[in-house]
Amino acid sequence: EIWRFAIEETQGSVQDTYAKRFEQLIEERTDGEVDVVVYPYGTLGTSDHILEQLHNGTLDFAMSSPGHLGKFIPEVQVFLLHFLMSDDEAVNICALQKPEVRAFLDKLYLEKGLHFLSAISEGAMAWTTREAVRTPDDFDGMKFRVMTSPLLIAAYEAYGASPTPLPYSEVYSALQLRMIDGQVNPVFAIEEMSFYEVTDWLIFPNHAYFIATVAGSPKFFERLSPSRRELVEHVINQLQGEIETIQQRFNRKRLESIEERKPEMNVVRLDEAQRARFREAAAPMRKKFIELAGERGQQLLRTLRAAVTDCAARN
Ligand code: 6CS
Repeated sequence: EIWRFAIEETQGSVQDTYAKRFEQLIEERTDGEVDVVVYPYGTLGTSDHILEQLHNGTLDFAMSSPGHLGKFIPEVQVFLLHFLMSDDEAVNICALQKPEVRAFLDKLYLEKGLHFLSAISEGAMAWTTREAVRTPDDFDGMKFRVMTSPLLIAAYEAYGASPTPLPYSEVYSALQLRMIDGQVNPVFAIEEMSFYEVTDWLIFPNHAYFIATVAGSPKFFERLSPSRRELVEHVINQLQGEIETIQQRFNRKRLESIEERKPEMNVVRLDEAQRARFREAAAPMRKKFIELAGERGQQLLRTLRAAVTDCAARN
């Protein structure tokens, strides 16, 4: 029996590590009856193509990040909001696992023909640009690549940039050809996709995390026996903890690798006063989110915010 799992990142990435570990655990625990095949980014098309294949049941599992999925499920764009999550990543990881957050996502995904399994953090988002960005004014007129969910366009417009939505696979050449002047992603991705080669500044605004979700095909889950279903849930649960340690290590190590390979890269961490200006400038993003995601979006935002507050109090 073959289980097909597509990821939105290349080999050696956080998502690849997740999927390979899933493969290993499932194969071990089904005594070779199940063969998990992992499709890395590029083999099945862009995030949108992968989503389509999961939706029509050609795929059984896929990584689907809100940065692209938000076009189909507007509410998941809550994970794209700037200055919403805690500055403490452990708090966010706790919030993503809260039963009330998960239950909300279960429902939203199912309505759109998807089976929600897990939401994971792949680390803090960082900007790589050709020119320094320390205040929203520095974004003025900058052609800046964002993922394809509409909320991201609104976000960088609010900062004064000229946002360009593109699939992941087109970012490197767009930077090289100067069709864009910058982009945003976690450090491990900036390293493995070589975005640092074609930009000069690596800026940590600490404004958001890259959240990905793991989803399944509802048809596949309906066919699964109760014991297999339990096994999948168990493995997903186990990976939720494991992957956060892994991504934190990847992000740390690959920053070192960028600094080694390109010592002239300017690495900047925005201070609190600078971040405050971005937080202020990001205000229209909340309004836009409600406009796009409606009453249910607002409810999910409240649920997520309560989960973050609760997790912060416990930490
Ligand atoms: O920027 C993107 O489009 C992609 N970034 C990462 C880190 N993973 C998948 C996503 O599609």
